[in-house]
Amino acid sequence: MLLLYLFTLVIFTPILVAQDEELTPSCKKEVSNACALVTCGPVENGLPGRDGKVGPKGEKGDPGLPGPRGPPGLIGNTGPIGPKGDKGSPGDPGSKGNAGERGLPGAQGLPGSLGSKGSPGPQGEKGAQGERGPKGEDGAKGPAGSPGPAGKRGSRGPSGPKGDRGSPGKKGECCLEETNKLKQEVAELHENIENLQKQFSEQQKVALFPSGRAVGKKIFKTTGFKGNFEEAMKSCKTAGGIVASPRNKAENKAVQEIVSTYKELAFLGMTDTKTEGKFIYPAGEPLGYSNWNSKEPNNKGGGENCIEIFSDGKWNDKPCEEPHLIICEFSLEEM
Ligand code: MAN
Ligand code: CA
Ligand code: CA
Repeated sequence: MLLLYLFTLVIFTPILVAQDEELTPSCKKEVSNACALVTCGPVENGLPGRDGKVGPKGEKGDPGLPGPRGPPGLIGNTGPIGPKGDKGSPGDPGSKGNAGERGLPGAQGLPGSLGSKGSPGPQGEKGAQGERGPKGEDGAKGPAGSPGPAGKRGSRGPSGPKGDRGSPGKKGECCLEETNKLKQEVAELHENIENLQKQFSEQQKVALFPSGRAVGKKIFKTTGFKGNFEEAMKSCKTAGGIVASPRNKAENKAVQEIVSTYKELAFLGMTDTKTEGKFIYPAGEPLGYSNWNSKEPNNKGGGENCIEIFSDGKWNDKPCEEPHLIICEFSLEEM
């Protein structure tokens, strides 16, 4: 605006001066000569002379305004202001002076018009990294994750307590036929066993008659011939038994019956050979039962270390060398 104002002032000032020419007390006009020179008082800026030559070219105007601010940097802050624009073009030449004598040089021309717009400044350097942005909003909930891999199988735990006994199951229809068959077989086996037991009992009676007797789980049986005590032991041992050694009244009675049947006295298995006066069983233990005749054992003659049994079942100590009916004892428990 200032420049426009100045420009306007330069353009219109001569006109205003001409109009006020006669009113200006500082000018004198000599009318006697048509070509009288009009002289004016000294002024700082001379008026254009009439028909004068063109004044000197005005000075080159001031440089144009700075170019527009360059575009902002890519990301950072705005770059620096661009460089100053090029100088403006020269101002318009002053107006042609009026014909006449050469006037004084015109005043210096007004500054030229505003220079053209400068070229944009170079792109500013990349600005510093911006500050960290605000925290973003929470993202949407992600989809459910896939199940993790199965863990390793743990070691086998200790056995739990035994459960209660279950209720009886229903009778299986599938195995009825087989069950009935098995029942029939079991019944047949029972019947066979009973028959065998009967047969065994009958066979035992036959086997023991008249040489043997069965008492409880013992069997007493004679070989049917006689021998001394040593021979008796050998015979019974060969058959898997010992010389008859009754330990109670029943067993003693069984041996008695054999003796009665064969009408021969028999040796028992107990002796006092080891310790005179102390009869022991073949295995070594002392007697638990005895059926001595009156006044026996008397170890008559100093050499009676074996025992003979009479037909009435009574015992008498007797020399072991005398032959007697051999009666053996067999235990069914040891078979
Ligand atoms: C015989 C033998 C003896 C027995 C007496 C009993 O001498 O049999 O062993 O003690 O008779 O009088
Ligand atoms: Ca004796
Ligand atoms: Ca005797």
